[in-house]
Amino acid sequence: MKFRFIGTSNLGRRRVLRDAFALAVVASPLASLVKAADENVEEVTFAAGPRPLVQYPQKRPLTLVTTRPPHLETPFSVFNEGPITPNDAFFVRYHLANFPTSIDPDSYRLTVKGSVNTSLSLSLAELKALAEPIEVVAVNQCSGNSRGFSMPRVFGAQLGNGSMGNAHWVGVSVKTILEKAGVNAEAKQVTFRGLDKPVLASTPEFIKALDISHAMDGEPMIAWSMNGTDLPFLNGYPIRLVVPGYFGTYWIKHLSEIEVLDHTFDGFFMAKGYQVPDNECFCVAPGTTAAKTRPISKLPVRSFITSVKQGQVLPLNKSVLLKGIAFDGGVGVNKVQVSIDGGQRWQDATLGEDLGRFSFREWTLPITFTHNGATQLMVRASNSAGETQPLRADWNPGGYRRHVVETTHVTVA
Ligand SMILES: Nc1nc2c(c(=O)[nH]1)N[C@H]1C(S)=C(S)[C@@H](COP(=O)(O)O)O[C@H]1N2
Ligand SMILES: [Mo]
Repeated sequence: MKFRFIGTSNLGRRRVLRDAFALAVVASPLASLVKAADENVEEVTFAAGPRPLVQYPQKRPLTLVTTRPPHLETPFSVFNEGPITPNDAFFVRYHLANFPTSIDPDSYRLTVKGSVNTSLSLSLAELKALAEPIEVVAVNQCSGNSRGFSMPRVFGAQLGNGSMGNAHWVGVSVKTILEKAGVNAEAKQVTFRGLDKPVLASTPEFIKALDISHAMDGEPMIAWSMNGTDLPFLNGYPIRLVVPGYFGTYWIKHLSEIEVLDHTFDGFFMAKGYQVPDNECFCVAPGTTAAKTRPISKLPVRSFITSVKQGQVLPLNKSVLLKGIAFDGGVGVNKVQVSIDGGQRWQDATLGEDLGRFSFREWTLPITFTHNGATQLMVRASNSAGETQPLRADWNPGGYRRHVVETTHVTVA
């Protein structure tokens, strides 16, 4: 796959963006930017009913989860259009209401400090000139993607299935930058923070940490290009951390500071937030809490049918091409199976183009339904380590890392 370079100063666009945000932020609460059109709703199965589509700069209408800070989901139909999620459809999630609304690429600096030989303050041009760029196609999925389907329900934003996306990222590895700074022997973890700030002093800052061995393994990267162009503002312009195979919570946007620590970072969003039960299934009996927890890490294997909606009517005695996506945390999906009888029998689907082990993998399966009436379509992926999806959802208090076999209720007529 080819990549191309994009200039760092794009004053015209920057100004437009700034004006769009300034209008929203100054003239009225950001909420007024939200143009919820009644006829534009995404169908979901939540008891709360359909969720509105909203319009933000550089984005097509996306599904609203929360307004302040913005959490927007990709309408599910987008995942049926191809394995790469277009930039204008890519989901958006922030923790802190005070996120940047204007960034000057010419004065932007990335600081590298802490347990290093030489602290760095790199301009975007310097960052891009550090080494030959690297590239990866990788899935960014929010830890709480699909949380809204947890049974029993859990606290937190009720996410549907649209807090995930797959893109082609170009940048430089964290390893290259850390080698340039020179990591001291006692280094244990590396923290990453972006430009967004809490509104209240009592709110913890959004800082994430990787172990030094992970930061130095060549996979985590600082990306400045997404699907061949600048990152959309709301996806971390001008640079973000990309941690292939890991949940989106680590993918720090508007990355501004990297710090090497000689100890384990104990900030809120590592030590308290994004913790999962420390056991094989990362799960507990519904309603209970785990005795021991640990930070969430890699994406479990997961798959979806994208070509059929809940409640859809499918034709009898006529070939229908079922289609969908599958992915995992980097082992690589090697099998997708589909059941059209509620899980009694399973058929192997055909896997589509392999865009790399961190990418969505498309699958297809032509089916001819020979029985009338209601039935359930199910899809189950496995990877080459033999990991697969549970038939019944694992539960944890955060509603994290849902990866149950998905069921689509249809009627054949
Ligand atoms: N600076 C910053 N980076 C961040 C966050 C944030 O709140 N601030 N949220 C993280 C979480 S939890 C997710 S799921 C991803 C979402 O990436 P996206 O908004 O590009 O889809 O960004 C991550 N990076
Ligand atoms: Mo997230």
